[in-house]
Amino acid sequence: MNKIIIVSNRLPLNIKIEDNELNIEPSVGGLATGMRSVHNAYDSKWIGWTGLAEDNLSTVVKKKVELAIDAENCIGVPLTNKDVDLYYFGFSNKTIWPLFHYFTEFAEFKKDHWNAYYEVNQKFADVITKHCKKGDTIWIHDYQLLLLPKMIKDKCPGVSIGFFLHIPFPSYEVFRILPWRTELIEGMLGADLIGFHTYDYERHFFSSVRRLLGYEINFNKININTRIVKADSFPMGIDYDKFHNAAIQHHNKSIQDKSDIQQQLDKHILNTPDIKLILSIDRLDYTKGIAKRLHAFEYFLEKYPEFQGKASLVMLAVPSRANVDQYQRMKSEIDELVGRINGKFSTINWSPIWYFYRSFPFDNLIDLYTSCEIALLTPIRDGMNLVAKEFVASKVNKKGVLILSEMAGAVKEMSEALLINPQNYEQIADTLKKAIQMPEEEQIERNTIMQKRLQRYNIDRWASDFLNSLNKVQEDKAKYIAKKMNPSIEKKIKTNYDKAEKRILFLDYDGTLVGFKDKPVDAAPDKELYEILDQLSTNPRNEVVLISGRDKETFTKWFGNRNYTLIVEHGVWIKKPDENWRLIEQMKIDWKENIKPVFEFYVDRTPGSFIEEKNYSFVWHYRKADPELGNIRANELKFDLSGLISNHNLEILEGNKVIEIKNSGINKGRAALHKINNTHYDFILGMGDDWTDEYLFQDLPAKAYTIRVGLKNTLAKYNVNTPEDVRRLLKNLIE
Ligand code: GDG
Repeated sequence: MNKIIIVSNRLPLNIKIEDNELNIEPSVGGLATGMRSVHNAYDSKWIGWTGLAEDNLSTVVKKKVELAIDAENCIGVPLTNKDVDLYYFGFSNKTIWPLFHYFTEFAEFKKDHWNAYYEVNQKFADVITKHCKKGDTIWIHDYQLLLLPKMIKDKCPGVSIGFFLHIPFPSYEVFRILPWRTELIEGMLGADLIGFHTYDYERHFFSSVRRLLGYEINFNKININTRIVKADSFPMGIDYDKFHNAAIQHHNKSIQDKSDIQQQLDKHILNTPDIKLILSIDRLDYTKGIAKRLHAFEYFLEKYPEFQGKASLVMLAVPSRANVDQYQRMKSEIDELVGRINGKFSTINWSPIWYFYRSFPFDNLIDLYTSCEIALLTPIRDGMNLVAKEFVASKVNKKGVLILSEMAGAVKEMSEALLINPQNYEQIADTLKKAIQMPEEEQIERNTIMQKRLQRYNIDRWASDFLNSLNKVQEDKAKYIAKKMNPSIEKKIKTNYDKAEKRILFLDYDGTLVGFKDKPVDAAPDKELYEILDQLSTNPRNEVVLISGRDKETFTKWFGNRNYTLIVEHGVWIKKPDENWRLIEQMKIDWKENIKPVFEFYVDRTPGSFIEEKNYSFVWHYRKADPELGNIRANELKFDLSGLISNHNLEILEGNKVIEIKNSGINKGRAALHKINNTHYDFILGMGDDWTDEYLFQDLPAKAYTIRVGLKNTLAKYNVNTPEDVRRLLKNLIE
C-alpha cells in the first residue's frame, strides 16, 4: 500500500536519557502539533533527527532509541554533533533563517556550513530513499531541507513529493545575495508541489525561479523540461478545537484544580480589578521583535501615564537556538530592557512587565491565553505566527483584542485584528490605548469573524488541502503521461506511414524542429534538419509543409530553393516548391501604420525587447528582457492593443515570449485545411509546440496524427518532450 512519509529536521518527539533510560514526550511547536494529526490520520512514517547526536550515544542506547521511535512510527536520521553545529546552527540558522527574514546583516556565508548543509540533506535523502517506494507521498518541511526534494526526485522519480516552507520566501533582491541561490531553488524544484503560507512568498519564489533559471511559468505551474512543478499558498491553520475546548474546560475548573500560575494571575486581577493584562508569547528570536515591543510598551506608559498601574505586559519568551551568537546577545538585551523598564515604573503593587524565559506546559499556555485580554504580537517578520490564531481561538466568550504586526503571514487571514507596524512606537502606543478602551461589542464582532475563519480553515483542512493539491498534480501528470509518445504509438504511426500512398506532414518550425534561441535569427536550420526534411520531401509520396509564424523573407532565405511547401505568418502566405509566394486570402494592412508606434513605445520602455515586422503582422519579442518586467509589459501591451483593435478585424496572439498582432481569422488550422482541401491524403501528421499550433490540431481531420512538443494541455493526441524527440520521430519515418 502507498504511504505518506513526513520529513522534518526534528522528529515530533522530545527524547531525554537519564541513567540509560529513555523518556519520550511529544514536542510542542507549530509544525510538530500541526503535522501530528496527519501522522495519526494516515498510514505514515515520520523521518527526522531525534535530537540526540550520534557521537553521544552508546550502541545499546542507539538501539533503544531506534525501537522507541519505531513504536511512534518514526525513523531517525543519524546526525553527529558536528553536523548539527554546521548544518543546523550554521547554514540553517546563521544563513537561511536571517536572510529569509530580511536580517541580511546577520547572515553568514561560510563554505563549511554550506558543505554540511548539503551533506546532511544527502543523509536525509539516503534514509528516505531506503524507506520509500514508487507511488509513496513524501511531504518535506521547512528551510533546513531545501535541497532534499531534488535529491529524492533524482533517485526515486516515481514518488510524489510535496514541500512546505514555514518561513517567508524573501524578495529576489534579498534571495540573490546567497552564493548558493541556484542550488537551493533547484533543490526545491525537485518537489511536485511547493507550498507557502501566503501568496506574497509564492510570488517571490516565482520571481527567483524566473530570474535565476528562466523557466516558463503558467499561472502557478512551472514548466521544467519534462516536468511540471506547482506552487501554491496554503495558510497554515491551528487545531482550533483543541485550544477552544481547553479554554472552555479552563473556565469550568474549580479553584483547587487551577495551576499555580492561574492562581497568581487570579490573585493579581482580584487585587487590581481594572488591570489589563497584555500577552506576548514567542520563541526568543530576533525576528519576533521582542526588544522593539518592550521599547514600544515603555513609550506607551510614558505617552499615556494614566495606564501606569493599570496595564501589565505578560511576556513569555521560549528559549531557542541559544548556541547562536545573535540569540545570546538578544537575550542579554531583553533581560536588561525588562530590568530597566520595571525599575523605572514599578510600584509596590504593580510591575509593568512579567517576564518568563522558559517553556510552559500546554495547560499554562491556556491559562495565559484565557486570562490576558489583549495579545501584543510584534514580529519584524514571521512566516505565519500561530500564537495569534491560538489566542483568538481561546477566547470562548469572544472578548479580547489581538494586536498583530502587519509583517506576520497571519495578517492575511486576520484583518479584523488591530494591525501595527512593529517599527512604529507611536502607532503601537495608540493601538494599545485603543485596545484597552475597545467596547465589548466591537471585540465580539471582530473575534466572531476571525473565529469562524479559524475554525473552518483549521490544521486538518490545511493538511488535506495540501495533500489533495499534491494528488491533483499527480493526476494532471497522469493525463500527460497518457498522451506521452511511447514506442508502441511510434510503431503504429510508422506502420500507417509505410502503408500510405499519399502523405502530408505539417511541421511547425520554432520550438518543434529547432529549440528556442535568444534571437530568432540564431535559430537557423542546421545540417541534420536539412537532411531530415530533404529525405522526407524527396519521397514522391510525401508533401512536407513547414507551417510557421515566421516571415516569408526568412523562410525564403532558409528554404526557398527546397522541395517543401512553406506557409508563413500563421497562414497568411503560401509557397509551393518552385512557385512564388502567394496570399492564401486577401487582407488589409492599413492598420499597421497606427499600431507600429504602440509597439515602438514598448520597445523603448522594455530593454532587451524588439519588434519583428512581417507583411501582415507585428511581433513584439521579449525573451531577452528582464523576465518580470517582460511579463508586466506584455500584459500592458495586450491591454493597450485590445483597446485599439475593435472594428479592425485584428487579433492578438500570445506566443512563447512574444505578443503578435495580425488580421483575425487567419491561423494555421485554416491554412492547413486550405492546403488539404479536395485532396485525399491517407496519412496526415501535424506537429507544433505552442498554442498557435492548437488551431492546427483542432482543424486537421480526426484521422490525423497530431503531436505537441512540451508538457502542456493540448488538443493534440500525443505529447513529446523536445525538438530532439521530433527529429528522432521523423528519422524513424524515413528509415
Ligand atoms: C515557525 C514560523 C510559523 C510557544 N511557546 C510555548 C508553546 N508554543 C507554541 C505555540 C505555537 C508555536 O509554539 C509557535 O508557533 P509560531 O507560529 O508562533 O512560531 P515559530 O515557532 O517561529 O514557527 C512561523 C510556524 O513555523 C508554523 O508554520 O507560523 O512563522 O516562524 O503553536 O503555541 N507551546 C507550549 N509551551 C510554550 O511555552 N506548550
